[in-house]
Amino acid sequence: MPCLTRRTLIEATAGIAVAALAPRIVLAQTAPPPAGPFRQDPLPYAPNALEPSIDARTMEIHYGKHHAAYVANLNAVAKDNPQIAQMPVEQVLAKLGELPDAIRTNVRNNLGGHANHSMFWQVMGPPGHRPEAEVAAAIERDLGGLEKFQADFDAAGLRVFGSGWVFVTVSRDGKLAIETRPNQDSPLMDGKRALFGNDVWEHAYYLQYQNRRADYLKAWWNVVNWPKVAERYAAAKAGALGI
Ligand code: MN3
Repeated sequence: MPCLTRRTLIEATAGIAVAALAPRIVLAQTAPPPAGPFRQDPLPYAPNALEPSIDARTMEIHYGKHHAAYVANLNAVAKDNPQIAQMPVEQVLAKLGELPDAIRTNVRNNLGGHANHSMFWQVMGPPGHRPEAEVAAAIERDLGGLEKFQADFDAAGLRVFGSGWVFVTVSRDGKLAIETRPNQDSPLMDGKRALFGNDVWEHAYYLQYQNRRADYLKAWWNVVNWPKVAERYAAAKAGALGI
């Protein structure tokens, strides 16, 4: 039988009262030290920085639980399969066929998830940007201009059945294309590069948007970090873009 003295009861009750009264503090999130070679980069802004387009709670769970779980799973696999951490992520994903059967699906899902989310946090940020000149010109040339491109990207994201991603891929000569992938698959698995992309798994939007994926896709454009996209575009053309 639990032994609750009057004093511990008062202390416990006081603790609950203090916790209830404390303001909700939103801090930039830093991942705990990893138990293996894979780690999450810190989220480059506070979880509430993308509001009202993406709410802080979604960001906290998405970064701190979903992405963290992919990384924890990878570190578990890496204990007995250190080779998955001995090449850059994009190279491992481009050579999944060379992995042992026993770990291939696990690495596909979790390393794909790690790569996709690492890209995703980077290409978002507080609102207030427009596509920079070179990227805007490429969108005009390859995707019919910003308005048509955004409509086509959102339509492609809406057509992903179940969980997956919608990406803009970029070739070495700077050509852009809209491509979707199921689950945590990535264009990196086909030796391609993702300029940026949007996560259309329900975990990315369900708390705020419930079933309204179209509304989420539309609102997401407010938080695209176009200066970062421009950096990634330059890196892709220099052959230096990784995940
Ligand atoms: Mn996700």
